[in-house]
Amino acid sequence: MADLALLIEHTNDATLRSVAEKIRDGKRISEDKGVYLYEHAELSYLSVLANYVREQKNGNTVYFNRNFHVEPTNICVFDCKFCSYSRLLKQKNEGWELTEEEILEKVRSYDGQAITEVHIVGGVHPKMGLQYFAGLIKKIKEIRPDLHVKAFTAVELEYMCRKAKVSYEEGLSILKDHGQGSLPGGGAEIFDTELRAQICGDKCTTEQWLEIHETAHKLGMPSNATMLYGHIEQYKHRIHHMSLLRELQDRTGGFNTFIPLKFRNGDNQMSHVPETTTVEDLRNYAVSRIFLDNFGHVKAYWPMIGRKTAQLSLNFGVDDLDGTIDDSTKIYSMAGAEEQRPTLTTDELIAMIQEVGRTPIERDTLYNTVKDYSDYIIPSDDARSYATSL
Ligand code: V47
Ligand code: SF4
Repeated sequence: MADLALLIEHTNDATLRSVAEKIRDGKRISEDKGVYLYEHAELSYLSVLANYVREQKNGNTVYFNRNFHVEPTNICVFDCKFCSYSRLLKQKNEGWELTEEEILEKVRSYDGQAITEVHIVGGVHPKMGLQYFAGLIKKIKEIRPDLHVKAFTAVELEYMCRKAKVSYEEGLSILKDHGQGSLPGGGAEIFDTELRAQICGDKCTTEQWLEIHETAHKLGMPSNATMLYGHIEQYKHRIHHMSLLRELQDRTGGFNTFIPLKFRNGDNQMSHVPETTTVEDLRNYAVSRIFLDNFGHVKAYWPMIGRKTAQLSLNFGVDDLDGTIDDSTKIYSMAGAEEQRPTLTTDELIAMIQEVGRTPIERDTLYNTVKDYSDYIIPSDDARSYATSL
């Protein structure tokens, strides 16, 4: 609070001062002001504002969860230019397709472990349809009734519903009835129509992405939202993207968290596009936190950004680090991210959070507290020294 008051007192730029006053008064900032922040605010200025908003919403807490991913296949009928992970049907020998039994075996391998969420996303495979996935979810829930199933991006859902000739409402209801709890935020990329046509022109449109999430929210299935940034977009496109999310959130309140996804340029059709700097990543977290006033949480997905930047982001509006992951996703390692075998123990996550003076809370998918680690002393020297050696 004192920081914000000082900031307002010492800001000469009238526009920046008016933004800070709006934040202090709990008011929303306009799209123009969002772009202005990206273009004119220094990183330290953004840090104070984003920290203020984060603290108003989440106090001293930083959330994490215990989760693993299932990526049923990387065969994909679509051809997103930024994707390093997918293989077209004609390159099938370079791809993978897990059988149902292999997926269920993976779920069984967590027997006895206090994991709360499985995140299922993958390529869009023409043979893996709505009925197959509904049956798969049912079987997963039979093995682990307590496990929250967060599954399928709007891109996968649009294709599944189209092939099954059902409406989004019917498709999502079937998945919900079989045990799906929520939707991840992927597939949003960038909502600007022209840019979308250039980087992922053959998959679900902006309108379809938004409609699928709105339908899910109406059915009582919450979801996340992402934004792929740092490629060919400009600041105005990021703000437009977040503005559409903010409007939808006003209508439904169904988004749990916003996850900016940094474009990684390893081994894809956009490898010539340079990646953003860490300063730009932090700037983006901060503006997101300031602009999305109706989102409860902003997440730094550490397998994508790397654990060091994820830890830094906690001073730029982020209050959630996602989870333990257990080396179960390949999307970012294949795109050249630092984390080639992404796994963190709970002690390592706690160490990262404690080192910046925050309170680690293990959450479930819906941000209910699973365990409060306020008074926790990490027993293992390894995890403690891990944090300080970051
Ligand atoms: O939609 C693919 C992105 C997304 C690249 O909801 C890339 O909790 C950067 O959405 N560089 C899928 N990004 C992953 C996703 C996600 C991840 C973690 C948590 C949640 C959640 C959702 O990954 C895709 C696309 O935007 N992506 N390739 C790349 N080269
Ligand atoms: Fe397929 Fe998703 Fe990769 Fe696009 S981002 S090619 S939809 S796996």
